[in-house]
Amino acid sequence: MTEAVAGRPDFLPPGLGEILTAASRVLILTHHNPDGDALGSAAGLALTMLKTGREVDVHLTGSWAEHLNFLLDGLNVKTGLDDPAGYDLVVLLDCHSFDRLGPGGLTLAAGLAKAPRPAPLVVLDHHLLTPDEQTGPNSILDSGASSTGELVWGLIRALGWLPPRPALRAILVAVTTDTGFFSQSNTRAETLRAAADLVELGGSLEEVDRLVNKSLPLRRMKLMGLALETLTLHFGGRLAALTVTPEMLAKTGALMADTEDFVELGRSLAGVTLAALIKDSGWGPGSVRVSLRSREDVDAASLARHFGGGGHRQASAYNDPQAANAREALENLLSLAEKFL
Ligand SMILES: [Mn+2]
Repeated sequence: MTEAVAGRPDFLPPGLGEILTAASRVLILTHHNPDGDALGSAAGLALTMLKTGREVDVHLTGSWAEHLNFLLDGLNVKTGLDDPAGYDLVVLLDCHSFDRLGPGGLTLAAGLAKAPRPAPLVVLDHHLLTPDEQTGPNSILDSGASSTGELVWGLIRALGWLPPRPALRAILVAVTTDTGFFSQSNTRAETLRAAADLVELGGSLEEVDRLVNKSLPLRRMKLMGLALETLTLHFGGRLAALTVTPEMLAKTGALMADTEDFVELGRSLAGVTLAALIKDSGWGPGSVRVSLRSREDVDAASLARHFGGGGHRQASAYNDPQAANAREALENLLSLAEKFL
């Protein structure tokens, strides 16, 4: 490749480039409780489209890690959207259905569809579709991609747009947080080529590492200490489980969003092929969330699907519909997990 920003010619489905370049009022949406990939992808695309002279709103729901707030600088962020009309493009990032937007997601979808001239919907996602799911024609769905950030970069590059510096940084945040800073098996050559493009254009991995991994609040570390005390090993040391309870949040003043990546503590132990982080917010049955990370051949996505969740082969999550608290969620997990190990 001779040009640093030459796009892959087949990257854009037919007509998608025209839809994006024709838009002037854009709404960007991502999943409930956005992670680094969701926020970074949304910010990267929004800042780039703003620079091209478009109006862009980003709609976020739920909560997210506070130290990622720098990604939202310069953006028009909405957390409640009364009137979704007036957009001529809606972009859904890091998920592919409106129910992932959390409470109100389906109402928002209905409101958008009711507009006199409904805006086209463009979806960029790297989560697997379940067999009964389908998406519209304007989608870039690639479950082989490391992150939605990688797809956002592919899109921007294919359109020939030039991201401002904060957008380069945001997309690097998206890619690095979903790949464990390029250490996980979802890191492919194309991921590194995307990162190389972003660095070549002025992005800094040192800056991203500092802002994302080395700017953490003390309360998070205190919560991590309490969570580590709950560590238990099962099935001959192959499964590691950590728990966060409402009492631990109260004691440390931390938020559930501060637990991002705690599950990696379990996966970092020798012999562990499946790590679980059980997050109990104290909201009762159905609200206990379990994050899974696996190694080697353990299929964490298929285990999560047994509980109605999903995700990637080595990183998945679900809300346990049967559990009223963390202890019950652990029991339910242990009763199913062994055959996946
Ligand atoms: Mn992602």
